[in-house]
Amino acid sequence: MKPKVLVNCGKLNFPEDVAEKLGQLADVTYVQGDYKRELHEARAIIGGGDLVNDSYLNGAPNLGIVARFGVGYDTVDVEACTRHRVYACHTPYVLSEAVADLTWALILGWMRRIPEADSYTRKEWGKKQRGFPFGWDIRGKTLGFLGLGRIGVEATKRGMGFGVKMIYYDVIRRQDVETQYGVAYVSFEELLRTSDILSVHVPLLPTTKGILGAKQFEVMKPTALVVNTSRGPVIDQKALTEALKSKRIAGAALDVFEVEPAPLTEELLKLDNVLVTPHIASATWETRRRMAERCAESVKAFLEGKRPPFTVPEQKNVTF
Ligand code: 8YV
Repeated sequence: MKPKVLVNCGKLNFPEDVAEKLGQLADVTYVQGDYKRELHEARAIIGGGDLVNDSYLNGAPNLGIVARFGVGYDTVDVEACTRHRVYACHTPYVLSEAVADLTWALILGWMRRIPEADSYTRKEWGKKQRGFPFGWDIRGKTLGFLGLGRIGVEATKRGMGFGVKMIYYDVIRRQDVETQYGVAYVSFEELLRTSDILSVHVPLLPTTKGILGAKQFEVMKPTALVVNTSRGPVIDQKALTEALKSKRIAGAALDVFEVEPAPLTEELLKLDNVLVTPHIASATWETRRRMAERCAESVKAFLEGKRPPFTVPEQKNVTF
């Protein structure tokens, strides 16, 4: 009997032809909703968007690998996986460019008021002058990066042609990137104080949860724009909503939220100084396919008795 592999990120994300290839080695089943029964038999799961913790793993006695469909693995308790002798994999490298592209799309979209301009063109152009969607120059602005990992670096690369001054703060100093892409290291305080645009690129960790809250918005320029394509809980959403309502800061462009899907009643979604997208940073046909293939590669290697290639950094030296 072939080992059972579950896919819980849907056919749009994990195309059937990728599943078919894996089907040479395994019995691949797409699951959604409650899949406790299938999980009990499963040797591998692809997707892993659900909270993978001790209680999840207790219900999966045959599991050997969780291949998270994404680079962020804040939903996966890696320590628990290691204890249960389960490989935790993810999809690094393949989505950095798509996320950096969306970061810039959000910056440009907010600064040039693209959503309002679109609506104005369809409904009001030629009828009135009032409300003509003037935006702001990008050139000459200070663009601050909170976090300069793979995605942040791709975003700085794209910033080189825009005539912005780029600065960053991270717990890890990136001198190579500083010289290569002209981005200067500053303290967290200076980043907050001087950024015209502050773009968040840190992973969600206990140390980064709520890293931007009321105290931090207080220090920022009243003209500042906050951009987030990392994880919602990195920003205290209630404090952000207050800062935007009181015009403590000028705006936000957000792809991620504290709760997803963001409830349609959420106050933040009703503010007109906010540009929002539904967590689409990696959602291009090409990137999502590469992510699927990366997950499949990890699972395939595991099923062939090899160490999976894309384990998370905490399991770098672990072999089961
Ligand atoms: C999601 C992401 O994984 O890579 C990440 O960490 O946030 C995304 O690519 C994707 O939306 C599928 O859940």
